[in-house]
Amino acid sequence: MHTFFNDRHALHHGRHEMFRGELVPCFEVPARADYVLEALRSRQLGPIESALPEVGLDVLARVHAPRYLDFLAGAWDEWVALDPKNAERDALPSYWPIRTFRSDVLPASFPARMGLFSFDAGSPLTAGTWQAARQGAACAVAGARHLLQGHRSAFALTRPPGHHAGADFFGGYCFLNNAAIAAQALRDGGMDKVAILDVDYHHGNGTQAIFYERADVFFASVHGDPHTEYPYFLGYADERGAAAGEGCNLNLPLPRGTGFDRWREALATALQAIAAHGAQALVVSLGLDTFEGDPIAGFRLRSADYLRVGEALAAAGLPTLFVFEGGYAVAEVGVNAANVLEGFRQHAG
Ligand code: OKP
Ligand code: ZN
Repeated sequence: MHTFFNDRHALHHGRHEMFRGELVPCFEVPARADYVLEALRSRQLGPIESALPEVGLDVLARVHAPRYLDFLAGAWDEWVALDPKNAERDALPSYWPIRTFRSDVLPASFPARMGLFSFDAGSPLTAGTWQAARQGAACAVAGARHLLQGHRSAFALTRPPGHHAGADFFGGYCFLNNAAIAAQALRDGGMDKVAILDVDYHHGNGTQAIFYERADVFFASVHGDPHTEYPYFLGYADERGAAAGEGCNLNLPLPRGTGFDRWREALATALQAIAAHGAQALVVSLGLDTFEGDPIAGFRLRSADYLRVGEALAAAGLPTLFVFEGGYAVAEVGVNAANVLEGFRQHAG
């Protein structure tokens, strides 16, 4: 399998995230991608390409709002302009326009715009966030183009992750929605129906929202029940899509503590729905935070289970792009990701 690697990922390196009233060290660290890269190399899972064609803003704007992209592109400079000492600190939002506030007016205040374009205080924006995220989108698009050329599979190895980012907001460590951008690139490259399967522990609220009213991109997700798990405010089973997208969204929330037997039944349900939709290609939001040792999640998959996950995904028989998302048990995330890809390769025929 071909891997497209974002070799600028470490330009995004958050120091702290707000957690229970305290600044704590980030879980989403550059070492995550380095461990995956190392595992791919040592297990000889195929060529790794990091010379990726740049993607224009027009490609990002197929999924993201122009005013959000403008904001992201200039955010770090605005943050430092507030106070030169900010160059040594991550930017985090503190004010949000929730119910009864206006979101149509673009405030001149940078802290106000930080809140307008975000939904949590756990996603630090740093000096290199925009560059890293942009290269991540390039990485996802390179993977999509690989499938459009007729290849069976590809892996977009990038961070920061993407599935929590919506058309015009960041959050959950995500800034640009790599899986959504890839799915859109597949559509724009001529595939009529695409499916996104999100297997990260956390519901991919951003991806769901982007495609919620569309029938051409089916979204299915297996994740921790939002009654108790982040992102809390989306990911419930009764969210089935709307307007033209009615019936094109499938959420399969599972309780904290769920092990592989029950999890793989939900995966099979998701794959059946994807087959019924008639998708021509599959984008997998590949979070590995379903692992039993993950420090911020609650499922109990073991390393060997990921071989079976890859096998089940291969059995779907679709051109498949894997896009790296979560997974915070840093020392094990490489093995777990490589196991999915190896299980896929062994059964992809
Ligand atoms: C991103 B992805 C931990 C609290 C949870 C947000 C989790 C974002 C997960 N301090 N913070 O889906 O893996
Ligand atoms: Zn996650």
